[in-house]
Amino acid sequence: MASSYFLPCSVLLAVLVLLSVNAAEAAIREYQFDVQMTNVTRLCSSKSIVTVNGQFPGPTVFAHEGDLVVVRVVNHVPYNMSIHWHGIRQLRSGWADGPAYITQCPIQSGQSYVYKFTITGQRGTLWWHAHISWLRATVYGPIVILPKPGVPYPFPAPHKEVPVILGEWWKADTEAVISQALQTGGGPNVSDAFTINGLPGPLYNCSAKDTFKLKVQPGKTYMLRIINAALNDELFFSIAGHPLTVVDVDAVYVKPFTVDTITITPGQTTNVLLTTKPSYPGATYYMLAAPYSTAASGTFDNTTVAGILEYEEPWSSPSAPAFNKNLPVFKPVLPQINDTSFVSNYTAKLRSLASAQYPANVPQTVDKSFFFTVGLGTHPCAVNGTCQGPNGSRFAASINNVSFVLPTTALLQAHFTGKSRGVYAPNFPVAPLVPFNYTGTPPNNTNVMNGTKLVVLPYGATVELVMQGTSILGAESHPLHLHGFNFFVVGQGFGNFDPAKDPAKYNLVDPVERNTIGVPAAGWVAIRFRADNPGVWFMHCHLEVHVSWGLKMAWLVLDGDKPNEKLLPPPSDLPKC
Ligand SMILES: *[C@@H]1O[C@H](CO)[C@@H](O)[C@H](O)[C@H]1NC(C)=O
Ligand SMILES: *[C@@H]1O[C@H](CO)[C@@H](O)[C@H](O)[C@H]1NC(C)=O
Ligand SMILES: *[C@@H]1O[C@H](CO)[C@@H](O)[C@H](O)[C@H]1NC(C)=O
Ligand SMILES: *[C@@H]1O[C@H](CO)[C@@H](O)[C@H](O)[C@H]1NC(C)=O
Ligand SMILES: *[C@@H]1O[C@H](CO)[C@@H](O)[C@H](O)[C@H]1NC(C)=O
Ligand SMILES: *[C@@H]1O[C@H](CO)[C@@H](O)[C@H](O)[C@H]1NC(C)=O
Ligand SMILES: *[C@@H]1O[C@H](CO)[C@@H](O)[C@H](O)[C@H]1NC(C)=O
Ligand SMILES: *[C@@H]1O[C@H](CO)[C@@H](O)[C@H](O)[C@H]1NC(C)=O
Ligand SMILES: *[C@@H]1O[C@H](CO)[C@@H](O)[C@H](O)[C@H]1NC(C)=O
Ligand SMILES: *[C@@H]1O[C@H](CO)[C@@H](O)[C@H](O)[C@H]1NC(C)=O
Ligand SMILES: *[C@@H]1O[C@H](CO)[C@@H](O)[C@H](O)[C@H]1NC(C)=O
Ligand SMILES: *[C@@H]1O[C@H](CO)[C@@H](O)[C@H](O)[C@H]1NC(C)=O
Ligand SMILES: [Cu+2]
Repeated sequence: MASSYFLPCSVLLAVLVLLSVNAAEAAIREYQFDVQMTNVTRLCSSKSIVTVNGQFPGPTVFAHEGDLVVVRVVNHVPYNMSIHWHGIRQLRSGWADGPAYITQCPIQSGQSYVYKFTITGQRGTLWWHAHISWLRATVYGPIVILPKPGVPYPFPAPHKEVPVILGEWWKADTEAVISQALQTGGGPNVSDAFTINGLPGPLYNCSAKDTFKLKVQPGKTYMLRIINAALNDELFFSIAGHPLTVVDVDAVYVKPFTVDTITITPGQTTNVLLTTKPSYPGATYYMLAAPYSTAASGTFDNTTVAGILEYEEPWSSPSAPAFNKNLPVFKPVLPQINDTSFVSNYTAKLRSLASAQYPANVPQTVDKSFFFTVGLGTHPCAVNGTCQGPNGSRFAASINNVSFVLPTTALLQAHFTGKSRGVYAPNFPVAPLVPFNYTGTPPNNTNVMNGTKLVVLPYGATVELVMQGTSILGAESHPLHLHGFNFFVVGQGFGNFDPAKDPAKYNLVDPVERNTIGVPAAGWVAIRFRADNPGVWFMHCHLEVHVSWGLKMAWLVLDGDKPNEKLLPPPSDLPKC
């Protein structure tokens, strides 16, 4: 199922569009998402999964920058559902953001909800996914945001564009997997395979017929819109013999740079240009994706997924038999599973384009500063409890030692209606209550607190947040995702953040701007953003297992004084709890 499509990029069309650009009205893009159960066979076993419109991966949402997107979601499955439009700024449209119990109550079986949002100031690739429990395992799809009509890319227009969405496949029911883990207090079972556009490919047993094939012609440039939709794994991705030029991450243009291998965390997107060989090479090339992790062996899926880049012979037609089935096959060499140095070097290459047309508006001064630890921890075992976590405890995860507990009603609704008492507390700690050597020997007591605590920000505040990874139960990279904003990654490093020395090394000129960043294993990252979007905005690790254990929190951005700085009232069909 090689999903690919052509874009209207002929010169003639571009000229016509250019002529009418002043008159061009933003379009309305309407979609219907029927959430339903669908039988799908992978790795020789059939499974009933939750899909949108029976498609796996789900349908692509296409829009131009400036368009209004309207998606009617109808829930036909026996699970509560909600859909998040990952990376969309949702300026003043927080009711359409999607995380269950944060901005909305879930869409219950038999109910529907219409998500409406305008795409402002973003172009590239984002994606949508279920944002409740582990249902995003199969409920996800690309969002392709083209520039405004008549506006070119800041790089040569590709011949063709292809979404490449990386996922993770379990033979078991993923809702049973996480529910078992939360019941026992131990780690969840790992997946059986990774997938490319839903297909595990030839390296898994009984899977060769389910292989993603990227069919190309010689001497052309292709743009791959790569998305990491895996639940629990950061990934390396590479194509043999074909370097990749990174041009856009998280729907923001970057200064182009060329590498053999990219790294991508769950939640991140990366547009790359790939130039094919000048003439038919008489070979096929594997593309591979495999995990980057410093976690203990056995706690994550360490398999490798392959797809195939195949040169179409110019004389071949769909009805003609393939000319030569026995072409040599080249495979790329990926970094070692735990190659943190590679990841750190790759991340350091990312820079905003920062041109006159696409400036990097990095906050140069800071109104509010925060220091958050992110990492794992434990809950003590209750009397007669089931505790298969470390040393007879239960696994937990936290930010500043607070393991976030979802409320039973939506935070945004509680805030908007002035009924926050008993739902959340506005006192999320600005720094760890008990400082320690975060990346050294962990403290003896690794227990965390529970809480539903928010940071309250005045409208327009500039925020600096340093996120410090801890070594409690092992130093791991945590891909933190912020809803409602892009942030600038102004600094990163290993060991403990040093507030006296490290800020001097910040990049305040052209830091990369994005919505998800890996907090380095045994290291820290500093980000800045402007709180110019009123509402309640979730921030969480994008490894789903850590979200389930509580590695999440939320920011409440208050209304500003001007009329266009206020959250709008909720839509009338907003689901109720
Ligand atoms: C899916 O498979 C199950 C078990 O084989 C079967 O009972 C069910 O009717 C199938 N559902 C659909 C929608 O085909
Ligand atoms: C998880 O793996 C264990 C061991 O293989 C197995 O017994 C159990 O049934 C699995 N759980 C689920 C929900 O598949
Ligand atoms: C694939 O099948 C072979 C032969 O049946 C078996 O030995 C091997 O363990 C299987 N590999 C996986 C990853 O399931
Ligand atoms: C993958 O993990 C298994 C344990 O789940 C381990 O036995 C195996 O050595 C690992 N393979 C690699 C390539 O790390
Ligand atoms: C990565 O794992 C390999 C094999 O387990 C080990 O030899 C090596 O020291 C590890 N490297 C790092 C940087 O942890
Ligand atoms: C990362 O960059 C450093 C400094 O340039 C270099 O010494 C190191 O070898 C690089 N590591 C990898 C894995 O490329
Ligand atoms: C809060 O933490 C305790 C142990 O510290 C745990 O047993 C309990 O289940 C947690 N409550 C919630 C709602 O997660
Ligand atoms: C724990 O289990 C024992 C034996 O079944 C029972 O007597 C006791 O009441 C239980 N304690 C709690 C707190 O549930
Ligand atoms: C479990 O306890 C032992 C002995 O107290 C200790 O050495 C070990 O580090 C602990 N393991 C974890 C994961 O906390
Ligand atoms: C923290 O622990 C590390 C590893 O043990 C050590 O190298 C470092 O010096 C410690 N840092 C501080 C500030 O104590
Ligand atoms: C932590 O536990 C170790 C071994 O049990 C002990 O030697 C040490 O003093 C403890 N540290 C603290 C700060 O309590
Ligand atoms: C679905 O959501 C509603 C509203 O929050 C809740 O009352 C109900 O228990 C949920 N159902 C399931 C199956 O989780
Ligand atoms: Cu995490």
